[in-house]
Amino acid sequence: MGATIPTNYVADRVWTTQGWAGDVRMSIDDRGYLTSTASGEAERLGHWVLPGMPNLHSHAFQRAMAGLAERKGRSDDSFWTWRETMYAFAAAIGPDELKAIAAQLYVEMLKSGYTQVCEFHYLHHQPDGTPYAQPEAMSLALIEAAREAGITLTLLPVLYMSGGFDGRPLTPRQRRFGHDLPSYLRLLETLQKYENEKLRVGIALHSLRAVPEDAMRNVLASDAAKSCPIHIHIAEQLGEVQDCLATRGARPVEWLLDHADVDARWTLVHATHLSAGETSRLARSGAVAGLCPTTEANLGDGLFPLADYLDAHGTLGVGSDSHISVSPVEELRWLEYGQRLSSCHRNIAARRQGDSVGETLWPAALRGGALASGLPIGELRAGARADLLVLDDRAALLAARDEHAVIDSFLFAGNAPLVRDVMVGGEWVVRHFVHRDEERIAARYRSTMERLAQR
Ligand code: NGQ
Ligand code: ZN
Repeated sequence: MGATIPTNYVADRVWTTQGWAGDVRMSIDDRGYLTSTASGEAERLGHWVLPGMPNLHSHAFQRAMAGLAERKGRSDDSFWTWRETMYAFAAAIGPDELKAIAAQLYVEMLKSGYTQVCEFHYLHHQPDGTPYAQPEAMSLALIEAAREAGITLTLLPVLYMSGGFDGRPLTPRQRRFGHDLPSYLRLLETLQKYENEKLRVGIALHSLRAVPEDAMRNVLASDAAKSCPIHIHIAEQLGEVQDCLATRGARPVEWLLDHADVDARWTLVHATHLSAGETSRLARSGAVAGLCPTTEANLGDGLFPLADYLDAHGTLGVGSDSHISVSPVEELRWLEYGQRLSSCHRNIAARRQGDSVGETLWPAALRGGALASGLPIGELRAGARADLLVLDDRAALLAARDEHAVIDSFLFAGNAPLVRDVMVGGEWVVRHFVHRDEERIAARYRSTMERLAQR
């Protein structure tokens, strides 16, 4: 597939920044970008065509432990006890395992409507902390998995230097995450050489607790950081807010906004615990709030102040993070439902009378996700990448739905997959619900998991 791409398509309805447009013709060049429309024969795409959703936050290996941390432990379970389970699981993952898990995950992402993924990658070294013979081996496993699945990757190698705000050293299990500054910059430089149409490299600081202030300043001043996306985990847990207040005299988001030039190149992942002042400052900065509602619910993180943030015109996107769920519609649905449950009201993301929740959140997440990815995606217009979804117009759920109800139906009620076909960079990767290489990738995933289970 992919060698003979028909260049002209026509769709009954295409989602644009102005809403649904009718009878749209699209032409795609041989690099997989949309061009201004040419005349001539055109293949019919389907009835409802949407831009594919960017997934702005992923730790691919965690997909393989989904469902393995839902049993009560000895003490009060929390984010921190989950993290111990996750670290123990991570210790069994090397390059082959990572490739098998990530490829399976990326196939599932594509089938649910994600066409791009930002991989926040920190499993760099061997389990005992020794670098692999090829120091970028784990990164290459992710690059290869994305290529096999046909998803676009923004690879974010993570800088991780200390085990807490007090600068304590990494624990034995964290050692494989760690770099000193020169070796981190070398990794970035090496990975940037692999960049192509479907691979962008950016920077990730694991968190304020894992990156000391002077290291942060040096990375941000490096040549490698000149123009790429920058991601950071921030203010996910209350304990982290308290530690930051105690050691740095400010709340995490406040501190970051005071100490770095945070702008639209930045993605602040989670940003759950915000004061009113931080909410409006973050919105004004133009940075993306990287929300991961199903993981945040699963880990007991708390609720993002969505209404205030939207009223302040803040930018947001979604990620599947730990992959307890792999579905953009479920992320957006739970983003809204969390707000409804805590406020005892409805239609929170829709800020003006007549607005739809789905038609607010889906485009918001397209825009924020595209910014976070550092790629020309999230919109179907000339010059953008041809990354698109065709919904199943024969699905019972969509019967007699007019265009004002399609996205809300997809988002709130689309549990049986409504994504029928998926194109990434002009190539079909999913057709009629089937991914082009799903059987082989799933078979390898199963044997990998069986091997891991026997260890
Ligand atoms: C992570 N995940 O890096 O995988 C983190 C847990 C940490 C989430 N925060 C580890 N959801 O934050 O130290
Ligand atoms: Zn994360």
